[in-house]
Amino acid sequence: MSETIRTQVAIIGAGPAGLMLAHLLQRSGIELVILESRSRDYVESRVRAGVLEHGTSELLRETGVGERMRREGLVHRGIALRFNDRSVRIDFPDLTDGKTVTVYGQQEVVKDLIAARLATGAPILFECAAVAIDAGDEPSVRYRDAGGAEHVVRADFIGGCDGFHGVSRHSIPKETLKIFERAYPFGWLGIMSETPPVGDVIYARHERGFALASLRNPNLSRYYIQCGLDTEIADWPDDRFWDELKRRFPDDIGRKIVTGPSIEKSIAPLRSFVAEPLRYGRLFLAGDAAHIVPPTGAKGLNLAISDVFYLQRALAAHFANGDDRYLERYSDMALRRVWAAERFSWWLTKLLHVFPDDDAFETRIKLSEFDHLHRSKHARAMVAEQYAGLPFED
Ligand code: FAS
Ligand code: PHB
Repeated sequence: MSETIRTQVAIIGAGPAGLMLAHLLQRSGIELVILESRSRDYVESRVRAGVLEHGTSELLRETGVGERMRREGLVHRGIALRFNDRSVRIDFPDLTDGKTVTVYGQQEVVKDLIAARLATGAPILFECAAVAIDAGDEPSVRYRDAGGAEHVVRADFIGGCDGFHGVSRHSIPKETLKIFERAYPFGWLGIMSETPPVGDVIYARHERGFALASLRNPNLSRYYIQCGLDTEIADWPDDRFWDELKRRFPDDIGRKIVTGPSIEKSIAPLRSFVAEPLRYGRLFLAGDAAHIVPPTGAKGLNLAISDVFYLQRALAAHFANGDDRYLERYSDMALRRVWAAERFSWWLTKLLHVFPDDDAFETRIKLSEFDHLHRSKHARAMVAEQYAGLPFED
């Protein structure tokens, strides 16, 4: 039986963007409905990002959903960049007046936000997929529930937080959107293993390709290697992955890598993508629905959070006193941060990965970039301030 729900904000998607937007709006006393096409188990088990910027962890803490992150998250004071015999340490507190990052899996953030919402008695409509959006003066979202029945949510505004493949961006007329895109000629093959991590988050450039050592906790390691776009997981049994990973790190790191059976293995393509503007009528895009960054700069999840910080502030001002200045500025303000993250992620991806057209000149240029980072505290500060996270705009 079809039903119609009336609310103030309809949110499509229960990933980090949608869940954080719901959490912030609910704290402002704004009524909302959140639609998620997948099940709770599926959403909570998706392995993705791992590094929270300073601003992201502060926002989680300040809004009452940071307690488990405080207990279980790992505060990291820097990252290491390795290029054969060259090593550069980016020390965040020294270079950013005290900022750090927190290593805490995206799926843990998602679990904490879901638990917080459900603890208030407010629902999340899981297995309810939005199928059509009207972003006009009478906004509505038509959705299909697990049984196939269709329903409608009528709202004052719509938060399009449904990721890169969602319906929100695709419901904006093509002639309205400007798309900016780079597809990289490689992907990341990632592995999770219940082994003690090397310790730091270490990025390595090697002639065979990029490698990254990361972690989730003292007994859960996360590693990635650059791989071809035609890579099949079936061709990468654990032993082959571990051998290749060790070959790409300098010996002092390689010999610290503790191998073990993988508990998760996946391939992610790398892409830079931005759709402008982030607003169409009463539909506001946030997170991967609007932009994608290569994971090299650990920005994807953090951009989703900064988008919805701006969007919640704008919606709260509208509902509290009819002040629409932040709503009118939302797209431009969020895009300034998006493009800063796009540029940083593109720059770090270019520096650390082997591109098919990397000739001897290009390799010398990248080597010189490393040497500049090694010599110049100012150059390292440029990396630190962007990796640890730029401040939110007022
Ligand atoms: P999400 O895609 O997370 O969430 C969108 C939600 O909307 C999903 O739950 C989806 O099921 C739902 N949805 C879609 N269509 C819908 C519809 N029609 N109706 C209702 N719901 C719908 N970032 C990093 O910083 N570091 C990383 O290492 C990293 N690794 C990644 C690996 C992979 C394989 C992928 C795909 C991304 C990775 N990212 C990484 C980026 C990732 O973390 C995203 O930036 C982050 O998930 C963005 O969050 P959302 O915008 O909420 O989008
Ligand atoms: C991760 O731990 O998953 C991770 C860390 C740093 C990145 C990307 C992913 O740049």
